[in-house]
Amino acid sequence: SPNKSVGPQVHYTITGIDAGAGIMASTQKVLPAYGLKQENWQLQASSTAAMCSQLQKSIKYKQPIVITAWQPHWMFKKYPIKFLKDPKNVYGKSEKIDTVARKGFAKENPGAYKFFKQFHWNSDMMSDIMYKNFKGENPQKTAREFIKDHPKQVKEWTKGVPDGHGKQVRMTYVTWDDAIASTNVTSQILKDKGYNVTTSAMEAQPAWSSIARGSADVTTSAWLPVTSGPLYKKFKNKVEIVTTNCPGAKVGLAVPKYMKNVNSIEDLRN
Ligand code: PBE
Repeated sequence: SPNKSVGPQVHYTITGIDAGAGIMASTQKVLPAYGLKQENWQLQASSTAAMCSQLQKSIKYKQPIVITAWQPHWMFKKYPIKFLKDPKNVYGKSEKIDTVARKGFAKENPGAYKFFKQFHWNSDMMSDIMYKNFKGENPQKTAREFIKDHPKQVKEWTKGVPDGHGKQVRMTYVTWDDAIASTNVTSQILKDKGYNVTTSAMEAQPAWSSIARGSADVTTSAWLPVTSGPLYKKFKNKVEIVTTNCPGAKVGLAVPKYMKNVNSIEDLRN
């Protein structure tokens, strides 16, 4: 109801995802920044799937809920939700998805490096793939379909990229939907070009440290400057930002659209 503040309605809880996610670290900063800490708001860790199923349940009964949200992701396609304004820019002003490689990768594998330097797509392309994967399609199959349906893009990305002749490329990623999509698309294209690509799913911290150590070459799913920022800062002397592969990403808190009086993170407090 419009007269009742949000806090008690949602038990002062923000429904989050896995603890290792950058969005969780950013949200821990949001609590004190917006005075939510004093009201004993808490961030509940779970997983993307568990968060979305709680969201689905809330929407079914038109109950209030506050979630951690990001784009590109299929949740904005599937659910009637809106981002809350973040006037203090705790989640960053303009987030993007970058490709990050170990130092030395460019020199040792210039062919594959060239491909990653040229790999640029957008939020719509990613969301389409993610939504198909969410509906149960096989991520390798959706990647292959995407490649078939986007010959112009694939041609640009592979322009001047030499045949791999079996040369190894070791990719790491965290099993978040965006990373599953970009890792499958890029690894498939490189395989078609004759590279021997391995893809290892890891937690965020080991994914970054294996690139920094040189036991992995590259990842296409670094959300910067803020979301993966703490990991980037930790390893920045040993990694290289190759390029931004997807501009216009966004990270924040979201609520169902029927929560008409809640439009900013500031509205959570009263
Ligand atoms: N995410 C999706 C991740 C990065 C990709 C926003 C949930 C995070 O670190 O928060």
